[in-house]
Amino acid sequence: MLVPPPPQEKEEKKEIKDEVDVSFNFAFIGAGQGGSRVAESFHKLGYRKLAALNTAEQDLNTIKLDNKLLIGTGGAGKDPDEGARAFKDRKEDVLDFMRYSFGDEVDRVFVCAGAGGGTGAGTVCPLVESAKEYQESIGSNSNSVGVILALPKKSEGKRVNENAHNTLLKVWKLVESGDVSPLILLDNEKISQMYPNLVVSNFWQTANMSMAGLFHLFNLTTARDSSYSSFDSNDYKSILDSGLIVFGACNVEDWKDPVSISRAVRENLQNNLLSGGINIGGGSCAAGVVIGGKEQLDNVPQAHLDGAFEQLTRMLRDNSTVHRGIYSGDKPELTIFTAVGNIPKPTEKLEDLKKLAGI
Ligand SMILES: Nc1nc2c(ncn2[C@@H]2O[C@H](COP(=O)(O)OP(=O)(O)OP(=O)(O)O)[C@@H](O)[C@H]2O)c(=O)[nH]1
Ligand SMILES: [Mg+2]
Repeated sequence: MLVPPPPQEKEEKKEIKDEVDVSFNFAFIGAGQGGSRVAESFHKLGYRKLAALNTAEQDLNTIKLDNKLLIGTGGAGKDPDEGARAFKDRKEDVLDFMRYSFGDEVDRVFVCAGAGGGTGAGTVCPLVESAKEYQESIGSNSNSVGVILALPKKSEGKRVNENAHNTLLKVWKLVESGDVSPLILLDNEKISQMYPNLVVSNFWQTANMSMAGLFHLFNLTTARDSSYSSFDSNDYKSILDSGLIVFGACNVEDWKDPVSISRAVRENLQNNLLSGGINIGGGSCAAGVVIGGKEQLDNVPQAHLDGAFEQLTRMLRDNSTVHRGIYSGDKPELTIFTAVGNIPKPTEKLEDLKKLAGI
């Protein structure tokens, strides 16, 4: 007589739920102090698949996240080789740490790091490799890992700018191989020019929240229905898969004026981006999301919005794809958000960093 096999134990999936209703399950791991603070800003927005890692215990203590891993001791002293060494000894632990911190329901991991230091700069590429392994192990539907890389202010000196140059170059190789996408640059120099009066104690917080807020907006709106026109999660995925991407936002004060909306899109791409020294015009896919209050959406002619989306198309490479979304918002204003992808190698930024590094 055949004995029936014992019932198979169903493998329990561990799911950690975000406290926001968004399109994609993103997880964030911050490396080094800047990277950890960037990850922390996503926690403030309601994301819950978060982790931070550092070589300095005292810096890790300042991070308000539950999942923290100390590798090495006493910091990497702005030496990326030191950061990389500390990581090598703990590679297996890092993979377990990701599983524990993120659970099994993740679409894409984002590695966050400051490119100019030692820990973040030295661990960002090995972390991408580990995150890829983690994504494969849980059967995520993404072949690439996201990177959010903070670039230094000019005033941070030669060593930091040299680290940033070398790190950006290494990460770019991973963009070219398809292992990294999207790459989001958080350019502290550009942000300091955009907000010249920011006090020191608010600078990082403002820089991190500006980027995280824009990132979040796209993940949020693509999960929402729109009675006007919508930008869905597949459209957003195509942007996430398009290498170097950049976000911008602009309030259209003079929304009754027919050309002001197009002008806002133009200015958005010229002045309001969180990264400098990159060639937006070389981008070939984009999303334009308009969020308007009731009065604005009841009065702005569709043709004016179409004009603005066409403006966005004209500013990119020929035959570019521009996804359009129009949503109603709570505030009595009209705001345009843009995301541009497939941006070519940031050669101008790399040159600037090289000059500042004296190499
Ligand atoms: N946007 C942003 N950038 C930051 C922040 N903190 C630091 N940075 C940038 O990141 C770079 C690296 O600094 P840290 O993150 O302190 O360095 P680390 O990775 O901890 O490396 P070590 O301290 O050398 O071990 C700095 O040069 C800054 O440009 C932050 O909160 N936000
Ligand atoms: Mg540090």
